Amino acid sequence: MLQDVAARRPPPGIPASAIDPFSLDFLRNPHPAHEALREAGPVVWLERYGAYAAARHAEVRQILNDPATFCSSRGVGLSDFQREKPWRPPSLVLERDPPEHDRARAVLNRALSATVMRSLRARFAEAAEELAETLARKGRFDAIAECAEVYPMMVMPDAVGLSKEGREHLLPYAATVFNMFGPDNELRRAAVAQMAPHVEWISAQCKREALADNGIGAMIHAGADAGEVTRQEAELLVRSLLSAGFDTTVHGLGAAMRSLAENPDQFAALRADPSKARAAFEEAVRLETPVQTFFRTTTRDVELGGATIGEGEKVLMLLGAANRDPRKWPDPDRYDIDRPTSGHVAFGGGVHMCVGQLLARLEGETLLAALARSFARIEPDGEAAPLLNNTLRGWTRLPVRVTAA
Ligand code: OVV
Repeated sequence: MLQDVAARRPPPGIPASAIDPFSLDFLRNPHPAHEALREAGPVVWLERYGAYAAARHAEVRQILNDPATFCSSRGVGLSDFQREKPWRPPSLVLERDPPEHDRARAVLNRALSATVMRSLRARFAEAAEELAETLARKGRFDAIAECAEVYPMMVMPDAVGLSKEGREHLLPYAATVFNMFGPDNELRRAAVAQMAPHVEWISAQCKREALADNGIGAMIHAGADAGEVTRQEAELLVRSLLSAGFDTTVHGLGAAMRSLAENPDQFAALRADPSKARAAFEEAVRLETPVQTFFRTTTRDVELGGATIGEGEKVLMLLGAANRDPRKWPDPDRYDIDRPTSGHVAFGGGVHMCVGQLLARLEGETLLAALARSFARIEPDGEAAPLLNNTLRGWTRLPVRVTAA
């Protein structure tokens, strides 16, 4: 260790907390601790990690909107890349700052544009319809293993242009990436112990030769053909897609199914008007926030929530806590598909805001609209089991019972 974390003290005026946002108890049910952190103050010192945390919407927004002060290039996990070697070559978008970030981002923007989404929509809608009808006939099923994981795997690998072989590596690789943003705890150590085969397969799939020539992967490599990025950079951008484009939507779709199953009035409202599918998905990602946290690192002394933070400090953004901040959201814990969700930070914000958000919403909209047409009712059918991951929130088991429409 480079310094004794426990011996570090916060500047006067910043409340200290013993809460560990990466402990299993916290991850099982983060809401009580989120409230405690929001109420402790606009910025809190996490004693266990010698880092700051922001749990209120206003401060999280300030951090997201000031990437020059709250940088990403020193890593968006707890590890500071200026002190520790990153576990993999840094992402060219997630772990970079403007202006270098922007050239790589432009290539991804084009590969994930509204135009590309229009070309995918019919196929996505057809797959959603097929799955929803199968599940309606089934009656009882696990909404994660049999729906939220199945649907992205029906549409995404083909849209990217991945080989049919080895697709089972995608979700474990992503879960690994998201565990690696956390501290050196048992989740991160378990991730390290099993990562090698997943990392190896993913690296191989990033090569142009491994990708179909008409998919999103090929569109990223077209950025190298055009000289916007190098071949090696294009491979790292495909890696970003394979890191962030699969598990995230599994848990977004899982959150939506859970919210709809637990709120029959909201499922009825969706059924009455399936054009609300997009809003129902957006409200679910606000409420459950599949990507719960990212860190930033300060590049200078900065005032945040009335206190001054020094240079080179890690600041944890609690996106899920900000998305339920009562200062911003009336009745924040309620799932309400008619609520205005604008301003939620489930996709982050500012220059780094989720580059795949149109794809995530396309999946959410097409699947929820299909479920609304195929099911008359959906309800919980046993106990759900929470996912334990240093960054992702979701469920590993979500039994439901449906009545066919
Ligand atoms: C948003 C996100 C999560 C994980 C990995 C990446 C991005 C990446 O760019 O590799």
